[in-house]
Amino acid sequence: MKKSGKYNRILVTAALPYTNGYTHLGHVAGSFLPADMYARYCRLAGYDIIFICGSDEYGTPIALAAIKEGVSTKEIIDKYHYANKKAYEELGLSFDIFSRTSNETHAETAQEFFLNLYNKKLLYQKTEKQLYSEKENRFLADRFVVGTCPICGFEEATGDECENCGSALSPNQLINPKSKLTGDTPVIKDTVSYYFPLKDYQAKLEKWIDSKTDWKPNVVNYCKGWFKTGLQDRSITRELEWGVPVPIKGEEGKVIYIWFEAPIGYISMTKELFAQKGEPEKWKEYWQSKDTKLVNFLGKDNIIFHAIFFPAMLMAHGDFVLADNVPANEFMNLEGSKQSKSKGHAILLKDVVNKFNPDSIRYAIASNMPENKDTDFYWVDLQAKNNNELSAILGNFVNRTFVFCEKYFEGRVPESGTFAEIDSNIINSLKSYVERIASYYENYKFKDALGETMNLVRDANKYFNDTEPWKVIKEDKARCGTVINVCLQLCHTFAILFDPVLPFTSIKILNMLNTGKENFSWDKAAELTLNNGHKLNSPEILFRKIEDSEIEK
Ligand code: B3M
Ligand code: ZN
Repeated sequence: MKKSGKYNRILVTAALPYTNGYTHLGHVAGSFLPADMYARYCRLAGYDIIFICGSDEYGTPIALAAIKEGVSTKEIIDKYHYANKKAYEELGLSFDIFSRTSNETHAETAQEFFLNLYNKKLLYQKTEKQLYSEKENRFLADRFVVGTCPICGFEEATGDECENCGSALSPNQLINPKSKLTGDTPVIKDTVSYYFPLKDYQAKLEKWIDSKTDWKPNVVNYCKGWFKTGLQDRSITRELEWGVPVPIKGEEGKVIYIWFEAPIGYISMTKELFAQKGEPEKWKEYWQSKDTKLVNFLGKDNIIFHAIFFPAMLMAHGDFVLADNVPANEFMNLEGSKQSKSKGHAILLKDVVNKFNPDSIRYAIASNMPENKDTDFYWVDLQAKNNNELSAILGNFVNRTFVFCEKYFEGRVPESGTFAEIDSNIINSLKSYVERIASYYENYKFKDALGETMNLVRDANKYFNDTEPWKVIKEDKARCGTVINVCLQLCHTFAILFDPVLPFTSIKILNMLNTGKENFSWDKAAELTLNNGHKLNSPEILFRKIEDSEIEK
């Protein structure tokens, strides 16, 4: 297997989506799609790579959804887990496993982790005042409370974070707290919580992040902001029914805080993956060797948990690798304002993935990915990208090549004669294109990777126009054959280079070329792999045009 710098294997994760609702395109842009593009690139490049994800099924977000919909938590997680999983498959997300934190393996793994820290006496207990709703007869954790953010004054902050300024909060920091459910003003009551000493890890975390020269500036700046304010110890238990029970005698009724337990899901799901493969010990290779490159993809609202809290937990435990990178994205808004499933202002993945070509959706999102700043999704943009780029540039090139070959060369790869300068120029440009695009993927620059791949197709169209095969066929069939041979070789190159973003199209092109995956790897992308005389399949249209009426709807 190929090495990635000092690493021998790559472990890719995408933030675990809560199963309290349907996934929207903001999630796709924030974590799933970049993670999938990276994972697909890594596979093509020949790395030993696994891609882990699954549903985040505990905690207040789920409990809240269950109460809202008037059903049990189990019904909620089943409903959304299966619906989301299906939509991800339809979008072509290539997880090696998409599991769920409600599985037994996860509870065991999270409890072991908790006990490891507890037994090392790293956790401490604190009796504290918590918000309690007398109307509901329960402590109000996290998202059960809304109120005003003490830092920026945003009036709809929840007890775990402020959506507006990104601060991590605890419920009793909120000014003017109210129960989200009943609007009831809670009272304050004593409860015992277990604390993780996050403060003690600040120096170590700062040193660790300082050593990261290739992290995105937005991620580093977020972290520096929190260091400046000073990290606070965090309570890691909750008075809640729905969660992983705290594994300590006498603490029945308490569960492990979701942001302590959920990231451990990456570990437990890796265990499940290899258990399914019949290699139950192999997860350790990925999590417990220093030569694993761990890359966590997520949206900016999760940075603190992945770049600070989870790494501190891993440092405290001591047996696991830390992330090599946390390439977080900003948000992708919808036609000008933030997508939010709770506010109903969002495009749900399940609703669009069947209406449009999933590759068109992937392409529209990827070419507008919020890598360094928030971006906006516009429906007309999806139409424009599909019609003016995918169909008019890529679809057109592949289609005209195949149609021409079928008409004049009986659908067989024509023999290539001596290359003219114009042929050699495009063939020789492939190597540097392929290297450049690879380096964009390696550095999490997905928009650039995509843009450069499309530039190559533009070059290919120019090549077709400049060589004028429709004229040459009348004068010099052999010369024309050489041109069409080159064009078909380029189609194979495109099948490889577009796989990270257009996986379905990539397979279609391979099928049309009537080749399997024998040369389907990054290092073959600049090579001419099709043999003279090789029989092709009939062309099919890669991208149908999206009509105005579909977009207006
Ligand atoms: N479920 C937040 C979210 O869906 C959270 C991520 C967990 S990653 C361990 O945005
Ligand atoms: Zn705020």
